[in-house]
Amino acid sequence: MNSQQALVSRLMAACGGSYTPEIRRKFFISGPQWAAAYEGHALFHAPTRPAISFEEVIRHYGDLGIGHWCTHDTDVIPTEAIGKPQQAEIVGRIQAALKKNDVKCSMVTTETFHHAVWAASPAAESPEVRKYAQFRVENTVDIGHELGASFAVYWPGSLGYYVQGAIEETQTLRWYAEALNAACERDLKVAAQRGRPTLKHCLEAKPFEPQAEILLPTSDAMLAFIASGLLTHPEMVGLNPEYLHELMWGGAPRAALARALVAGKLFHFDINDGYRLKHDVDIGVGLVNPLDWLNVLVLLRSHGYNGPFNLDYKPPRTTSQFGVFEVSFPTAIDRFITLWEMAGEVLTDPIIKEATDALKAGGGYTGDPHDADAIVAANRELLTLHELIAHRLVQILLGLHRGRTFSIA
Ligand code: 3MF
Ligand code: MG
Ligand code: MG
Repeated sequence: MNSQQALVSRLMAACGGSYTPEIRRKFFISGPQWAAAYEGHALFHAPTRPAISFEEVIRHYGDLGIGHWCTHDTDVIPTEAIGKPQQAEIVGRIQAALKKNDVKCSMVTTETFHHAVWAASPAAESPEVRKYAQFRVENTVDIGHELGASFAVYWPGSLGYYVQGAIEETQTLRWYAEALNAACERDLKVAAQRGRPTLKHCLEAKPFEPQAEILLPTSDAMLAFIASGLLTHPEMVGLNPEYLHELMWGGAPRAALARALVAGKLFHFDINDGYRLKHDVDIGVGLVNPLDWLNVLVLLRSHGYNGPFNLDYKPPRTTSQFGVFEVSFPTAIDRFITLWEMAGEVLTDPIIKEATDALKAGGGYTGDPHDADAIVAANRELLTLHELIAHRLVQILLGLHRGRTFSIA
């Protein structure tokens, strides 16, 4: 094992291109407890890695230069201990671990999908389940303030069904809104008591999985829900889009992010990668769609997005526990930073700039403003710049703009 680990470390070093922990800490990158602690299990998969404590995860994040950590309530507190004295003891241990490793808690989230109590969703018919859901989100708000978090995320994974007709969708959505309203109201109270800003409450959509049909399957559905009139504090609620969740329904992540941006609702962003119209494989950022990722980051940089980039991915089952921190996390962060820097290059690239300016200036046509054919003719050569810009983006991605060439035999 030692020689295998030495081989992995030697090849990692040979790869080069890594950033120092100090540079990594300059970015608002967060590492979820559940990503590092993922044991490789799934419906058809037995675990491939052992369990790991939050102390270990936070220590590794600190060493790697991941400056922020986030968690579900039940990643760290057993369900039966939620709201009990054991919770305060665990939260105290988390605070100590964060302090020791100079890591901040950025976000807390309530697990409302795994436990049997959520089988009929957190907005189930049973008033006891809904009351319990309200207790859980309120309790997470408390934990968030205790840990100094700024964001609360809600992935209502089980808000849906397998068989249609048993639930009435409008009623379920109203009940779900009641849980969010309880969280926001609790937040207003606790924030005032503690003299802290309120949390940013972020809805996260996924089009399918774990339910067959989901009531709020996309970020756009969630924007409509926020604006539906069902929320008592819509101004406190925004989105946590996840890159792959948009690809899963066949959407363009960059376009989904743009819709959130124009609504002023892009609060938080889960970063990862994967394949269109497939299940939630949660691959590390940039391993599948680096060009699309470059374009996403160009959009976010140009709009001054300053929220977290949350590494919500799963180290592959083939990666060992050693590999999770030796290879998986550092390479994910460094691909992200590289793509972020490249996005900066795109924004200042003189060719892209001149082409974009020329497109925006238009053809300079001054004739009859209602003559469609004349307008087409006046712009005819300019529109070729779309393809030229796309080519230039690929050049920047591949380093060809800096003179990288390939010899042909
Ligand atoms: C599921 C997810 C979730 C959410 C998390 C945050 C396990 O596909 O992406 O991660 O991000 O529950 O609320
Ligand atoms: Mg996510
Ligand atoms: Mg996912």
